[in-house]
Amino acid sequence: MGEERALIRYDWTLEEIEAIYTSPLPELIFRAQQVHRCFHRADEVQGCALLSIKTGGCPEDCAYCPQSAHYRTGIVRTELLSVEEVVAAARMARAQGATRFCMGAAWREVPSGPTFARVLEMVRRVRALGLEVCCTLGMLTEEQARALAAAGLTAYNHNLDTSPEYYGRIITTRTYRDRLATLERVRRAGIRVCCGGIIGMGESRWDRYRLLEQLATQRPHPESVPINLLVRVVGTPLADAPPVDVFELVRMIATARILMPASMVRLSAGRLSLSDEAQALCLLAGANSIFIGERLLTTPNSPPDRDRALLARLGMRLRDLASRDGDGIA
Ligand code: SAM
Ligand code: DTB
Ligand code: SF4
Repeated sequence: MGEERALIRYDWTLEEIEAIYTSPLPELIFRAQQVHRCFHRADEVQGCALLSIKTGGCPEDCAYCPQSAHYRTGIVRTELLSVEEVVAAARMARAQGATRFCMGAAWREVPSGPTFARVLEMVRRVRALGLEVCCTLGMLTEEQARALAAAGLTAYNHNLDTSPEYYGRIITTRTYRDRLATLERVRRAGIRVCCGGIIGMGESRWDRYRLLEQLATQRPHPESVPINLLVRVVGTPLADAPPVDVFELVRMIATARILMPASMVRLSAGRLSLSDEAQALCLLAGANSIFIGERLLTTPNSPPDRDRALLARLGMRLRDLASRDGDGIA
C-alpha cells in the first residue's frame, strides 16, 4: 500500500489541475485508469439509491434546483415521509442492487425536535438493513452532526457545487463559507464526507479547476465525490443553460479520480441525457458509482432495465453488499 499512499496528495495546485484536465484525452484516461486500479476494482460500480424524504418548498435559491420555493417548477411539496415509508423504499432499493441509500430533504438547515428525531430513526432503521446510509439535509449544527453519527450515518452529502468565484451567480441565500463550515462539522463528528459539484451551469473550465482544487486540498479528501451533470428543469433559472460537451464531463471525472485516488467518484445526476457510450467513457475515466432506480430526488433517472443491460454489455457489475472498498468500508 506504500506506493499507493504516495498517490494521495493534498497539495494540488491550480496549474497542476489544469494540466491534468486539459491533457490529451487518451493520456488523461490512461492515467485515471492507472490510479483507479490501485484503489478500486475496474469491473465494479456501486449502486446507490436516492429518496426525497421531504420535497419542495426550500427557502434557498439554488438556480439549478427544482425544489427551491423561488421558482415555479410544478414540484408538489410534501411533508417529511414516515419512517415506514422510508424503510420500505430502502428495502426495495436493496433488492434492486443498491448498497447505499441516500435521503435528501429540501431544507436550508436541519430542523430540531420531533422532525429530527424521525430522521435519526430513519438512519438507524436503514442502517439495520445493512446498507450504507447517506443524508443530505442542508446545514447542520455540531450537535446534530454528532447525533447523526451516533445513529450510524455513513456519510453526509453537502456539495460545494462550483468554484467559490462562480458560487454567487448560482446561489445568493448562503455562502461558500457556510457550506465549508457544515462540512467541517460533519468531519469533526466522524461522519464521512460526500461532497462534489455540478457541471453545465455556464461555469468556465477555470471554475471547474477551482472546485476540484477545493475538494482535493481537503485533508482527508471527501470519501465520496458526486459529479452531477446539470438536469435542466423548466422553471429554474438554468432551464436553458447550453448543454455541456460530454467530454468535459469525462475530463472532470478523470481529473477527480487522479486528484482523489481513494475516493468514490460518483457519476450522479444527468445520466438520462447521456448515451450508453458516453456513460461507458465516464466509467473508463474512473467513475465507480451510479444512482440506480427510477428517480433521482424529483427528476427521472436512467431506467433500471437500461442500466442492467448497459453493465452487462460492458461486462461490469454492481458491487454487492458483502464487498467493501474505498468509501464502502462500513
Ligand atoms: N437541500 C440540501 C442541500 O442543498 O444540501 C440537500 C438536497 S440538494 C437537492 C443536493 C444536491 O443535488 C445539490 O447540492 C446539487 O448539487 C444537486 N442538484 C440539485 N438539483 C440538481 C439538478 N437540477 N441537476 C444536477 N444536480 C442537482
Ligand atoms: C448529489 O450530488 N446528487 C444527488 C444527491 N447528491 C442528493 C441529487 C441529484 C438531484 C437531481 C435533481 C432532482 O432529481 O431533483
Ligand atoms: Fe434547497 Fe438543496 Fe435545492 Fe438548494 S439544492 S434549493 S438547498 S433543496
